[in-house]
Amino acid sequence: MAKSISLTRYLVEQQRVDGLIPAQLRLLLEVVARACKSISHSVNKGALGEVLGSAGSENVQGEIQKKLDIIANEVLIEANEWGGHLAAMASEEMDEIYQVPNRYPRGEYLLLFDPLDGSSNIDVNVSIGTIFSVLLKPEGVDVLEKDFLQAGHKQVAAGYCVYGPQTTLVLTVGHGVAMFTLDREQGSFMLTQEDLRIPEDTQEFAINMSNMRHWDAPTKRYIDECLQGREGPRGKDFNMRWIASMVADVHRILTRGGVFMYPWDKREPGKAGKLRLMYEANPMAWLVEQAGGAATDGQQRILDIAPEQLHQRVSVVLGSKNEVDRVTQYYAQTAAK
Ligand code: AHM
Ligand code: MG
Repeated sequence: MAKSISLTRYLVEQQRVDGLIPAQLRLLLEVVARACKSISHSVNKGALGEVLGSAGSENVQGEIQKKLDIIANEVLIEANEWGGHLAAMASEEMDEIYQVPNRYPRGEYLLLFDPLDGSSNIDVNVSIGTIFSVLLKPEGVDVLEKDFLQAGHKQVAAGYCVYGPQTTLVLTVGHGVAMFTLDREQGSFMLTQEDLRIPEDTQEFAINMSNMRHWDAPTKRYIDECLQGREGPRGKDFNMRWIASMVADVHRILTRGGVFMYPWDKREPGKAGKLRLMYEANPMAWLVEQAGGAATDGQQRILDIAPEQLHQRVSVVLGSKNEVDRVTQYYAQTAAK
């Protein structure tokens, strides 16, 4: 009989047997997983837990916060602040970084998260998730915002938890991608797939088509060619999915391939895109690369972007390698003209 492996055992083996992660990072990831379990319970309760609807406040990006955005943010902070493994945290829902209070010991890691991604899906009972990224704190006693501004290739762990028909945690520490499903009877995340691989080719794309008239030429060209199907230059039909939860869209791509795009568009030309680099694009880009896919902003590898601001936005193209390469080539050809 196949042995069943809990997240705890998986992480202990990564630390002890394979020496891939230090003990402090293992503890940190366990705490993040515990927080995700708690968020999953709140999500499941829905209206019965009085967690649906707006909180009546706005975040730093000017977006209306939902009650669950705030609950998930608090759960992550409370779970992580006292363990001694973290120096500070940053979140989509907080303007400033959150220093671990002086009453607790401080560790060497920085944790960034989007506590509840896909907020527009909360009240309509569609999949949502938590995205997280872990960095090492640079030398120094106090943590400043600039300490968080590290390129994505410096991440030491990244993952997400999707709250869908199943609650699933997907994780990388830089040695492939592993998937864990929450066993509610045992209260544990159990390893359900190791070494996830994204097929290099796909016939499925994910983009919010309602923005088509606002796109720039390379994105228009790529999607237009997909839509022409078998009769067009691609010579094959494409399918489309758009969940409006990046977590759920990326989860599908890690499971069966596909390409996900949230490009810059003309609605707000001063913004590089909708999604945030530090706690959305970077962790997802690393997971996708670890699974054999690719992730760019149309011009360059997302993981190589030098961040300038904690909440900066970025254009995102990620998923099956050959499709991402094609989109990136279309951007390069336009730039060369
Ligand atoms: P959020 O972090 O405020 O929930 O916003 C991010 C989400 C992504 O999960 C998703 O891909 C995108 O916004 C959907 O945007 P749109 O509603 O414009 O299609
Ligand atoms: Mg988000």
